[in-house]
Order: sequence, then C-alpha cells, then structure tokens
Amino acid sequence: MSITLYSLCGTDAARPFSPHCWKIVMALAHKGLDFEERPLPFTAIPQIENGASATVPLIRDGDRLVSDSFQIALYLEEAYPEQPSLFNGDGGKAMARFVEGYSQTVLHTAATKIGVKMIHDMLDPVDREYFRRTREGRLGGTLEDISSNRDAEIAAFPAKLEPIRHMLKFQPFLGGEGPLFADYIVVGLFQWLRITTGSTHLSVADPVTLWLDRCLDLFGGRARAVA
Ligand SMILES: N[C@@H](CCC(=O)N[C@@H](CS)C(=O)NCC(=O)O)C(=O)O
Repeated sequence: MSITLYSLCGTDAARPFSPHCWKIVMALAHKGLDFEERPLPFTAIPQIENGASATVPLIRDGDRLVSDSFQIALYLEEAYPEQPSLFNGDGGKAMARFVEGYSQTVLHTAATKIGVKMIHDMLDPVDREYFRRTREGRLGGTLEDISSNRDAEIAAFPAKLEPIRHMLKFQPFLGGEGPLFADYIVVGLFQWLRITTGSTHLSVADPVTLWLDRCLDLFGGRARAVA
C-alpha cells in the first residue's frame, strides 16, 4: 500500500515548497517507497487526518501517522530496514541532527529573511492573512520590514555555506560517497529557496551548487522538476 505524504503549497499545488516536506520527498525516494504527495494550503493543515498534526510533513503509512521530518526519517529507517539506509547507523543519525541544527539556525534564518514576502505572495488570500499574522508575530516586524534587508541577506548568504564547502573538499555528499538524510535536510532548504524565490543565491561554479546539482539529479530529477 502506498504511503501518503501531506505537504504544503500555495495557489499552485504543482509547486509544493516546504523545506521539511522536501526532506521527506527525498527520503521516501531514497528508500524506493511508493508514495502519493498531497499538497495543501496552510489553513487546511489543522483538518488533515482529524487534526493529527499542526504542521506538515505528516505521513500515513497503513494505520501509522507520523509527523515531524526527522521523526518520519527515523520511522522510515526502522520500518523499512531492507531498503537503502537514510543514516548508515547511529553515527549518521547523530550527524543528521547536527546538520538539522545548522540548517534551522543558520540557513533557514537567512532564507526566511530572503523569501518571506515572496512566500506570502504565492498564497491564497485566506492563507496570506494567516501567514502574515503568524509570521509577523513570530519575527517581530512586518513582512515588508523583514524584506527590506533582503539584498544584504542575499549578499551574506554564500558565506553561511562555508562548512559544506569545507566538507566537499573531502567527499561528494554530506553522507560520504552517497547521499543520506543529512544531504536531504539541506536539499530541502534549497528547494524552498528555488521554488519561492526562483534562485539558490549561489554562483554556478560554487562547490555547493555542484553538490546541489548532484542531489537534484537523484531519483530521475524529481526535485529539479519543481521550480
Ligand atoms: N520540526 C518540524 C517543522 C515542520 C514545520 O514547521 N512545517 C511548516 C511548513 S514548512 C508548517 O507546517 N507550518 C504550519 C503553520 O505554520 O501553520 C519538521 O521538521 O517537520
């Protein structure tokens, strides 16, 4: 039976943009599992599966419901041990937690300042109102104020990838010779930027761009196909 992945979209359901949901699209593809993605607007999330989760991604696998991207990856690893590993053991799980922390605190913070107004503009009117109210409360300013520093954030963004550039001197993926969930965590961030802002904000010759190209080519170019 196919797994259902509830994800997030704006007015265009063909362009789901949540970074956390993209992590799970890549993880499900890595595991070679059949799944159906159901992108929904922000204000529909509380009704999914009788209010099972306040956030997406949420998956249904038979009678199991699992939310939170990292928990979903751990669940898939445990439920499908015979499929390619997302972690290659406990060290890979620990490393992925570090990458999640780096991505959330350094990269997402920058991406929010770069893309927040563009995300707003991709939403239905009712979602725009919800998004503006919740994000302005959370970020402590209007979307316009937060976006006013956008050019400086874009200029500062490439330097924030320096830890990945260092890693790429020694290996082609965060996972080593091949991609693991740690890679998909950062792929999710770049899918969010590509789809909502139309750019990765990196040069074509940047080693991070070359790594991202390798990731976007995975699974028949599934992630590259959405932009
Ligand atoms: N820690 C969670 C975060 C999930 C999350 O924040 N998802 C966002 C979409 S990117 C969401 O569902 N937000 C709902 C809302 O803001 O109402 C994970 O990794 O899955």
